[in-house]
Amino acid sequence: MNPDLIEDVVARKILNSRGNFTIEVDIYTRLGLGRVAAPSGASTGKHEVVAFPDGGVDKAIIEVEETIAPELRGMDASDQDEIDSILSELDGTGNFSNIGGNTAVAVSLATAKAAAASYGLPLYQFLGGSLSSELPYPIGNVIGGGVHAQKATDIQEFLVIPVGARDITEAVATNAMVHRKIKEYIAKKYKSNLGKGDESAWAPDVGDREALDILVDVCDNVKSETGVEVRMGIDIAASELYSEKKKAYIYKREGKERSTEEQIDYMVDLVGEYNLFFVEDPFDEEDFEAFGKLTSRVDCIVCGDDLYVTNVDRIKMGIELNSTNAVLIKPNQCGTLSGTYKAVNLAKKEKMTPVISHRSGETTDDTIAHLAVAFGISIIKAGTVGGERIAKLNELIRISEELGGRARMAVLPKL
Ligand code: 2PG
Ligand code: MG
Repeated sequence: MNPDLIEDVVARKILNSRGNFTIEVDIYTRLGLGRVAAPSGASTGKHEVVAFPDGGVDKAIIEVEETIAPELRGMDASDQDEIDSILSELDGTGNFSNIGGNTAVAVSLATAKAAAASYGLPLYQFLGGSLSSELPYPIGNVIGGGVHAQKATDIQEFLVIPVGARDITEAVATNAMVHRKIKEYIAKKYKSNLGKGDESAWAPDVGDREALDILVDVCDNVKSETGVEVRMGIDIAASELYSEKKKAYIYKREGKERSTEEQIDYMVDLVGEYNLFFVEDPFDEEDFEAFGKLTSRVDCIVCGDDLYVTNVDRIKMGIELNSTNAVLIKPNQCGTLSGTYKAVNLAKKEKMTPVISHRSGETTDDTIAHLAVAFGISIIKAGTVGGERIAKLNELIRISEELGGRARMAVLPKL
């Protein structure tokens, strides 16, 4: 009998980092257990699969027990494609609104983990093989606002990436140092209250440019102390700022409205002034053209998140229109591991940089750390501090230790 024969599928509700319930799934095989909990976004893309069915997490659990588990029992957990197809068929809508995209992704990823465990392998090695030995650079938000925090910046995330780090431990330590020093900097300069947003980034009462100015000073300071170069990025999450009625981006705090052309110019200015390494979702999720115009004018990573929602068909549209040079990858946006894998592969084939990402509502699940190494993804967006964020970062440290002398940092795009 196969070691990865699925014997049972169990679902429960557990808390996520926002204090809301989410679904966690256990897959028991003859010789293994795979456990995965699904994350949840706040700035979700319009074209993502539906996270939960009508009836929420409780209904999702009933779906697992009554619909999914009977189909999966007796199958081989390593039959990933087949299992993901069954999930799609059982749902039958094309967007997982019947069983829930979060239900699907938890089952799909837990299946892979169970298969790996059945063969006594860590997930990254089971999926990626023995040649998977590259660790991704962590990009993490250290200041944030938008829908992730109240009364803070208009732009959702101000990110840092330690491009000069020599190994994963130095990389995560550098980002954490930036986070710590920002606290001291803000406390001294602004004497403002030091709240945090959903992902543990600081949410001070400052404007977007001020946030970038803080980052410039702190990154310089960290470089002079550690020798590690740190570059900056932003996730505008611009669909949250865009008003369809006004055909403009509304920067509430700044008290400014920008037309699409003005938004393009603004982004070009910010990239130039602050030497930005990474810009995510600078435009509304339907505006593939504006993305393309920016990408042709700047020399940095331009990444689509809400634009692509980890969906192969939407990534193909972006390829046709030269919209971006990078694709954000969030497994729960598409609902399956095979869908995630296809999105990563397509991006790589087209020389676009895949960036694997957490969600704002997370658990201590560390699966994306394994996927990053398995799929050879050079950047992981997983925050900098906070229990549910360090769960991924610390797992990368463990993976690196396990790889021993073979471990090396991935190669970043030359910018
Ligand atoms: C994003 C994410 C994660 P959310 O916009 O990239 O930072 O936020 O999970 O709320 O979509
Ligand atoms: Mg985003």
